[in-house]
Amino acid sequence: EYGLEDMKATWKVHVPVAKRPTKKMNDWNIENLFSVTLRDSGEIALIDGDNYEIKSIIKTGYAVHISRISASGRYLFTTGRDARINLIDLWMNPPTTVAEIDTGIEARSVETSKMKGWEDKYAISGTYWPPQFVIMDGDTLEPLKIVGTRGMTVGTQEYHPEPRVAAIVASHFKPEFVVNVKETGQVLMVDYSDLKNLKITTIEAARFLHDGGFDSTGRYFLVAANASNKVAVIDTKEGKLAALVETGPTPHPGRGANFVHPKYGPVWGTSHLGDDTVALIGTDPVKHPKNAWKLVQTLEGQGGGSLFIKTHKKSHHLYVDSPLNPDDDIMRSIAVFDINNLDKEYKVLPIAEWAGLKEGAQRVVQGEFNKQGTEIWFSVWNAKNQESAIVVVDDATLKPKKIIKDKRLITPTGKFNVFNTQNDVY
Ligand code: DHE
Repeated sequence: EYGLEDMKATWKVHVPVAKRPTKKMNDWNIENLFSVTLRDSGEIALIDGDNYEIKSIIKTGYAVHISRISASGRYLFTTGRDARINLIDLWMNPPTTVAEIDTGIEARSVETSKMKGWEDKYAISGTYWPPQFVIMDGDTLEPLKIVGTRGMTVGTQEYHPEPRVAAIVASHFKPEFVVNVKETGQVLMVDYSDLKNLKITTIEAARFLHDGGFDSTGRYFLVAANASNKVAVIDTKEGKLAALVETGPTPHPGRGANFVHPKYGPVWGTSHLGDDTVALIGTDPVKHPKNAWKLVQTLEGQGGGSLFIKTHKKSHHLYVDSPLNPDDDIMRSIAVFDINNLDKEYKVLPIAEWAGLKEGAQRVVQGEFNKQGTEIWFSVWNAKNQESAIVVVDDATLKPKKIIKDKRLITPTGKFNVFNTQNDVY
């Protein structure tokens, strides 16, 4: 167990708020910066999206999982698998960790308050162990409110002693965090406007909740209930379940991908761990009510073992990875669909071949666009003692534009462009 006293014993404010700059002090283009997880070295790399220069390597928790950006775009938060949260001030010269805390023993999620009037005020960390989340001060990470997630499962309504916290996002419609509890299948809408009189709306979704993203309007949160082969749609404006949509086996969207389908209107998509399909779900109940929250089309990709799909509103390409596929050629390449011609066969981009690495599994994982939406970056993920790389693909030509190799790039996996992450562009 890990209570307030334990957390406070690990909490460090390296640079107090009063000593921080009042404007950006560096000449970095922070909006187009990529925060890259260096999984096995317990670091992130900050890479310039304009010229591919590794600007800095920052020590973080063990096997960092995700990076998130505060509403203002100033602060970068990372969570390690060891539940170490780093708060990095992107205005400092150079950007530096200004506060740190251990919020538990094991974690995967961190988020910051996004509601108008509450920008940058709070942060939240959800832990796998202990089964709880903690709301912290957004500037200092001071732990303020810890809430346990132990409770009853959806459906059979049985007690679960250790339900882990999976994805967390911040609502744009209410001062609420959307906390997805894996084993109970419950989505908690945690109202942070009054931490003393905390109100939580518990939404019955499905088991086991994992990862997800918003639709293009930012109102609906679509989250994979992976063991149920479903996507749950949460209406963050009404605080209600909008739908449960049956998909393929073990959906795994990352944040998913939003685009306007030529036939069905706005859709959000997910690929799957369990098969080669990409499920497209209609997301526009106003202008396309017949398609809303329906599986409108299933695309066939290269193979199962897919983790992430991505597009950008300036792109007409939908990129699908498959890093956990057992076939070498499939795990090392990306399938690209033409959004204007979805019935056409996908193209295969031999990303690992372009990287020209000599050994290792060379799993190609997680596409992330630059701010302009003109390039997509993929990690070629090798073991810690082997060379890895990042391959930048030109979205217009689907040709490699830059191969980033550097001995400091140890096991790069997730990449988070500051602007796109701050503004939920995916
Ligand atoms: Fe992840 C997101 C959990 C393994 C890379 N991963 C997430 C989220 C959760 C999660 C709950 C959503 C966080 C959020 O949005 O708040 N991941 C888990 C696991 O439990 C699992 C299966 C096993 C484990 O031991 O951790 C796991 N994840 C992995 C990997 O092995 C990956 C591929 C490489 C790595 O760096 O560890 C990996 N997970 C990622 C990435 C995201 C992610 C890159 C964010 C994707 C995005 O675009 O938002």
